[in-house]
Amino acid sequence: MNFETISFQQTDKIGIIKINRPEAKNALNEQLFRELNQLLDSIKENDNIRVLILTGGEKVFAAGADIKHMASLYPMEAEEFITLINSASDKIAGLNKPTIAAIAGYCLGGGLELALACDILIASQGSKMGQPEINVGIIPGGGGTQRLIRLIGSGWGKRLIMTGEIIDANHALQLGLITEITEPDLLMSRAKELAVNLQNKSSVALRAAKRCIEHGQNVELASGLEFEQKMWALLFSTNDQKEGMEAFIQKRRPQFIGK
Ligand code: CO8
Repeated sequence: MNFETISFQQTDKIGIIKINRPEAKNALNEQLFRELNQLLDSIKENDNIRVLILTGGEKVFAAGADIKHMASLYPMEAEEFITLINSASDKIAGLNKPTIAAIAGYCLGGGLELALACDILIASQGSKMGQPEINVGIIPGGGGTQRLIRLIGSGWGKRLIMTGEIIDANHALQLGLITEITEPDLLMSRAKELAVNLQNKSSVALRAAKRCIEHGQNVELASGLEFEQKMWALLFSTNDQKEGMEAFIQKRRPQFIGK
């Protein structure tokens, strides 16, 4: 697959999507979301990709949705655009494998919303995050009012969304928005290290954990707990559960096969 606004690279079982519009600070336009949707569909079906990293490269993650594209949209066009956007973020959030956002530079508006759809967010020292949509007369529409609040709570979530304030990586770490800060030149190697760690786990157990967590966000505690118990018991039908426990007893490293 050939894309203009994103690039894709696979090393071993780790897929890396890079947002690639440096001339516009990686602003996210319609073409980008079409390409991203197409790529995510093929990644979902590809069992050789066990972990996905989403990045914008060393300078900028993404400075938000493309304001020049959005400026002249009619409401119906805006609705089509936001549907396309949310289809991509939902595909990332619901992907049947772990996802890591590796953030450098600005990660704003729709850029942060894409990152928020990932499972684990890490960022390099000096990176900056925020939801500045309010400053251009709109609100976050790619899940920001929902995923950000669920991740960091409504105190700082409301403040970021309502003031458009931009925070640095240290502050983002304090809020739990990101889980780690790296030196700028170590961002990708650290993201790959995390990916290798995840790649060696049982992919069926990882999928079950993701499904429980996603499901639990949308239901009350009792249903979430019941769903977790069913998924937990279901894992006892897998080779990986048997292998994992046998390996522990035999004091060796488990060889998971994802079944
Ligand atoms: N859209 C379009 N073009 C952009 C964007 C953007 N979001 N951000 C930067 N650019 C362009 C600039 O216009 C400029 O182009 P040109 O050279 O043709 O003038 C080029 O990128 C370089 O940008 P700057 O000269 O502004 O670079 P600076 O280093 O001075 O500033 C900033 C960098 C601070 C990131 C600044 O560019 C900025 O404030 N950008 C806009 C940030 C913003 O408001 N983002 C939110 C956009 S709204 C949004 O994201 C809605 C989300 C809806 C759902 C999406 C879900 C995925």
